[in-house]
Amino acid sequence: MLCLSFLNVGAQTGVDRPNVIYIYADDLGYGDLSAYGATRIHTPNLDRLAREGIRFTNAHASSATCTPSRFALMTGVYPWRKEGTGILPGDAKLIVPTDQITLPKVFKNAGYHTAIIGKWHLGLGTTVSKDWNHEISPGPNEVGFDYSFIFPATADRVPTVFVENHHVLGLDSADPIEVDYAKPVGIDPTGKDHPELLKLTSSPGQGHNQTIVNGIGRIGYMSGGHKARWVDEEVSTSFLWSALEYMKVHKDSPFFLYFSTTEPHVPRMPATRFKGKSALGYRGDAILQLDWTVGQILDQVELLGLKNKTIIIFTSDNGPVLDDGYQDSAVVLGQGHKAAGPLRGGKYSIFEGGTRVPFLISGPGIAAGQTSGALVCQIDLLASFAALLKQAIPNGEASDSQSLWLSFSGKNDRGREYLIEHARSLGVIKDTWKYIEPSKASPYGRLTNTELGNSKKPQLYNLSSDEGEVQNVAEAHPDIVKALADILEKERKKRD
Ligand code: NG6
Ligand code: CA
Repeated sequence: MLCLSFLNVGAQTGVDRPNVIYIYADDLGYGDLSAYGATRIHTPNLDRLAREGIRFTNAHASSATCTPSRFALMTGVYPWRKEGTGILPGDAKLIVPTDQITLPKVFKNAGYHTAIIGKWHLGLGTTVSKDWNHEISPGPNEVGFDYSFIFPATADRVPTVFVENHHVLGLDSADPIEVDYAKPVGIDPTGKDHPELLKLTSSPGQGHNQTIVNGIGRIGYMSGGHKARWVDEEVSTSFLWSALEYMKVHKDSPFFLYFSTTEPHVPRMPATRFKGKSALGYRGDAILQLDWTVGQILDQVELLGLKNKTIIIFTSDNGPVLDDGYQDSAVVLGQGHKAAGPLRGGKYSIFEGGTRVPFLISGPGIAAGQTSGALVCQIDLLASFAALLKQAIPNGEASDSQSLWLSFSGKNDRGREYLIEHARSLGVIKDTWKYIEPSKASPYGRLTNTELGNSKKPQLYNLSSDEGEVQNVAEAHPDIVKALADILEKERKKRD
């Protein structure tokens, strides 16, 4: 049975089936763009997107790390309902179900051509130990993307190769790839044994010292595939060229392009022409590269005459972190730049800095030059686009995704009634209140220097007067604590 969840929003854009480009940054914080208050870094292209559309101030990734946020984006299901949706190694099997609705399938069902270009990090194949040298399946193509040009996990994890549709790009069959996360394979040097070969020093205690590729120690061991290995300085432009070409080829059909950048995730190794450009170290340089890249996408949209029929969304998969495994000067040179803006915590944190991220949207039918405080989450895009495109969602699927097109397009700022936030512990935002459940998990991440937000006591913050979550007012408001704890309890009991 199908659940027809769409509201009467189909005619909202004035364009039949607008193209949609979803640009997903990796570890970009709420305070990292000049449109969100950064003063030590200028991001003119993203500022232009903000001017031409809506800038959200209460938009969230579902989680404070990558894999779970991306799982939620794809499936419309809170990742904490599902085992195995934490940060995945590079050899993980596919965790997105192939027999359920996904965000790209919503578009595909509506007659769109769909593509993912960039970081995937949701696993490939059906087993951990897999043959990287032949067809690798299932993956993005099996969950709704007609075309995929990805790297499998993160830039700091092996295998450091691109996969186009089901095959490693540029692979020489005489030099097959082997990947292992448990034990060394092959004879390539490791960062642990050969630190003198590194151009980026691994942070003590954080790993990132296994197989060296392009002078950078990675997480995991890899042998073979030498000609197929990426050069970090070229990763971003490789994705960009592919995206520009994709848009050109598909300009006459409606398309959905999920463009998933690696910036400013570690290892930050921007193209040489961006190195040193920001005065904030490679992290800042990577953000400038990201901004330039977005500018190229915006220009291409205009050049192809697609501006009045293309919706562009820009956001990030989780909050910021400065030292996430490499000593690239982000901590020292980043002094004075507040990557999470006024928010507390960052990547890995249940404080707002973990999941509240920049979110910009522009395009036909979307108000220009607005700021919206609506509470929205990336998990809601599935149901919202399903409503816009009059696509049914099978009963019981994408059950955490809410149809909020009227908020996403600036018609109202109602947003969600409440949102569950996810790091090691869970939190709830409702109205101006933020509740964080008691947790035995560590309050502080020593290696990354992150306030994780966990506490054995219940926490309650009034975000309207205390955006930085400094004053825990739980004891003064037991009724609100109970109401929000009840919401969490009720949500936990719901079955996926
Ligand atoms: C962590 C890594 C970090 C980064 C992160 C994934 C260690 C000590 N740290 O486990 O470097 O790779 O995973 O980032 O291994 S994410 O944005 O893809 O979630
Ligand atoms: Ca991330």
